Amino acid sequence: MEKTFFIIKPDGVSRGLVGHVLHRMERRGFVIERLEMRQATPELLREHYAALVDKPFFPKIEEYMTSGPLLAGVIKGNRVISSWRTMMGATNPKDALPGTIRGDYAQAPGDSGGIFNVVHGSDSAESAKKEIALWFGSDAL
Ligand code: IDP
Ligand code: MG
Repeated sequence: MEKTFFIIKPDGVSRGLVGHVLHRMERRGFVIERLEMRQATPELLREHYAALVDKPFFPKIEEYMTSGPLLAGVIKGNRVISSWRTMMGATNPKDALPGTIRGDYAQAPGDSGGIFNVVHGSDSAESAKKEIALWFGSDAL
């Protein structure tokens, strides 16, 4: 069965949304295989977001993702990679539909331009493998 990597980002943890997010996963029938509270380091984030390191807003991502503890995990289920992306909603909460996590729990970016969107999910089978191994080691694959 397919696995994907997810994060409940520091805003999701500090706003008390952990239970809401995990509840949605369980209601959908996904199995939580790994779940760990972590403090992300800049080094880990540069690997995790390797495709975005050169973007002008990368410092904002780093500041956001290191702003407090986050919850990293692995979930398992049929077509879980694309299903979890659909459940998360669009990257920018201003575009995220109601019923999605970002559409229900996140706001449009403010003047600072930071996009605080509560959750992460791997965007492909290749990313899922890379991210699961990066955060939990290849035993978790
Ligand atoms: P995703 O999280 O929906 O896969 P990505 O494009 O992979 O979106 O971006 C990773 C994260 O970086 C986003 O979830 C968001 O928190 C942040 N981000 C993306 N684009 C911007 C931007 O233009 N300004 C500030 N932060 C951004
Ligand atoms: Mg992404």
